[in-house]
Amino acid sequence: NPGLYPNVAIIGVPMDLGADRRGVDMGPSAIRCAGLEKSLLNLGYQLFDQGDLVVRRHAATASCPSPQGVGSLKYLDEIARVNGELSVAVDHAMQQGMFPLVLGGDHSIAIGSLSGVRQHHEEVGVIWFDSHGDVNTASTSPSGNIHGMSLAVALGHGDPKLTAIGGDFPKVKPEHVAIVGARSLDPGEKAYLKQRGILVFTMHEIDRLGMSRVMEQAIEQVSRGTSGVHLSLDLDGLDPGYAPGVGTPVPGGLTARESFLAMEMLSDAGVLVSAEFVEINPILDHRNQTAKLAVSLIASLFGERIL
Ligand code: Z70
Ligand code: MN
Ligand code: MN
Ligand code: MN
Repeated sequence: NPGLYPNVAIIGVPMDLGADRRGVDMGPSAIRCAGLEKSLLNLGYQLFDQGDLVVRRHAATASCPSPQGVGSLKYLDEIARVNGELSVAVDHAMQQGMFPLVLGGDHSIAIGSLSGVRQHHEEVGVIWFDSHGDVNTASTSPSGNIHGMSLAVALGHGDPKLTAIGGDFPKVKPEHVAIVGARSLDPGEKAYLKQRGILVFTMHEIDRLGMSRVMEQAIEQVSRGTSGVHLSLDLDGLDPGYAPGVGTPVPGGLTARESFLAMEMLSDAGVLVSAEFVEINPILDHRNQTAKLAVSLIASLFGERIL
């Protein structure tokens, strides 16, 4: 008896051009290998695995480790092209009444996911589960990596090649966003978030309030005035002790228990229309444990319960 839409479209996006470290392109394989299909079938869902989108490997990233890209928007053209395709794939899945489950890939793919969801929901709520804010623009980014800019792009700020994907308008409004798990924000991001009054539950609030109250408030915020909520889950929101296989591990993160609770509460709220799980880096992982944890979190999100 599935809690979400009974039909799930799985869309893999082996994208690693948005980050400096290679390896997150193997995320979709790692998540499939960790038993995603079996887990969702057991919960009673019908799966429509669309396979992976094609990401053209840039010559500069063909070696590993690769020389770092250059510029303030590294690999902009290919990232824009793939996100355009992802937007269409998510749009098509939703058109067919399916729940899009997007497997990353680095977090730059949230641009395409949110653009796709926006074609079906005029007002989209977003839970951004991440140690980072990903609200840099080319002028504030310390790295030029687009995975640190994707939420800003969804809010309408960034290069037009990215903000125009799926229509030249913001895909999300600041008051419909809640960030959960933040503990690494660049100076420009802090200013951006404060200026727009975006609701951010840093580790400080999570420690003080507890995840239960944090998720109550986060869900309330992103549900008010929206017709559907998208979960964008960056595995680096979890503590590296639980999720070592991520592109950018940041200490002092969420426990597995807090993360499972967040998934269960989001699932119980009945507002979710799409989700993505990003930034798994199998090269840095141990025996695929981070992808296995992702599959367990997905199972909780899709209604699996202890009893
Ligand atoms: C930094 C930047 C980032 C993920 C790292 C890091 C961004 N704020 N995002 N890993 N998922 O370069 O913009
Ligand atoms: Mn991120
Ligand atoms: Mn992150
Ligand atoms: Mn509103």
